[in-house]
Amino acid sequence: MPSRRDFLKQAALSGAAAMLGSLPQAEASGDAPLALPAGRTLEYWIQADSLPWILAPNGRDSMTGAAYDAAQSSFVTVGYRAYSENWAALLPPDPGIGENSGIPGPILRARVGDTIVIHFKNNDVRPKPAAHSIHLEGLVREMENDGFWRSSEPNLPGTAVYPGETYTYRYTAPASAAGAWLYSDFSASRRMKGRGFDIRIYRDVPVYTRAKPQEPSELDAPVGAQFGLFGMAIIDDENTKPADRENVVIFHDLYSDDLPMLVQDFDCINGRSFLGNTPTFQARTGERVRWRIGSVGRENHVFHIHGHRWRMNGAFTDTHLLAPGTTATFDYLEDSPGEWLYHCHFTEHIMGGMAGLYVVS
Ligand SMILES: [Cu+2]
Repeated sequence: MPSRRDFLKQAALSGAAAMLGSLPQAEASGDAPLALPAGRTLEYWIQADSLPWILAPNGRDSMTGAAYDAAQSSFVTVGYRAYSENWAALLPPDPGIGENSGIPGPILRARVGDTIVIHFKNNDVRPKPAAHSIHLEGLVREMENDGFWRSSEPNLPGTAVYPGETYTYRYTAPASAAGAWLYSDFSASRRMKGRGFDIRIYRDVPVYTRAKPQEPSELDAPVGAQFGLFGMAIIDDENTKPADRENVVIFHDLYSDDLPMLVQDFDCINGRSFLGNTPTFQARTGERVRWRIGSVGRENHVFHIHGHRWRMNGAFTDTHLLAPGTTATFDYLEDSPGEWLYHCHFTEHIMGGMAGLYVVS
């Protein structure tokens, strides 16, 4: 029996219109048929880079006035960055891929019907590097493109890409993929010592194994994602209205329990902590402003913007609850000039740095 990929390939070759008549309807996820007219093939060259990272580059929290010197808010992390073909040159910041500084990883964009090919290279050169992978939600893939490592089959291709190695992942975007999706490291570097797991060395790379199997463990968040190996994919379709601004926001936390090099916990937006350090977004009245928000880690967050409301799930609101691994998209016509706060509404999180500025002129 031909695989789904073979089927899509065949559909692309022989013309989607001819194939659609014989398609099983409402297959797999959602109501939309999986096969679509063949779109583009978009290639991304992505590297997991180890990087020095400063959570509060301005050295202070402009909400509370607290000071954070570089030693207090720096660590060596790992983030995804986009490169030109064959990982030849780091791509500059661009509205398409975003800042491309590492946290979050580059925005991956496609339209329904497109194929996304990710050429991934692990360039983790820390003294104790780890295997990494890419696990991208939302799109159609064969199992060998899922990037999900498990100890029962530790050598499945693409699930633990070791330092210096490469792997190519391939996905297609069915109609049900329209929207925003998260991607993250789901490799062998799972879980941390001290939470019921021990470290063993596998092919010179530390691997985390369960020490006391009978002990209830917390959610197995991938440790690479805890460091900053995550990003967002945005898939448009014919219903996606053009927007004048598109603000990508990922809420996440860094815990000193997990990352002992940190002097304290940090509540972060896109890899930065505290007002004045987190992204400042701009807009003008009359513009259509779109927010693509998501959350990674172990905490729930409540996204909120001062002075604004938007329609979501049939009702107007000014907050949105994000559980780990979820995203949301909403937009509005901007009509409220001012220097507004956007933030997580959990008290501990806003005080821990999860707040930013939204400036409307
Ligand atoms: Cu929060």
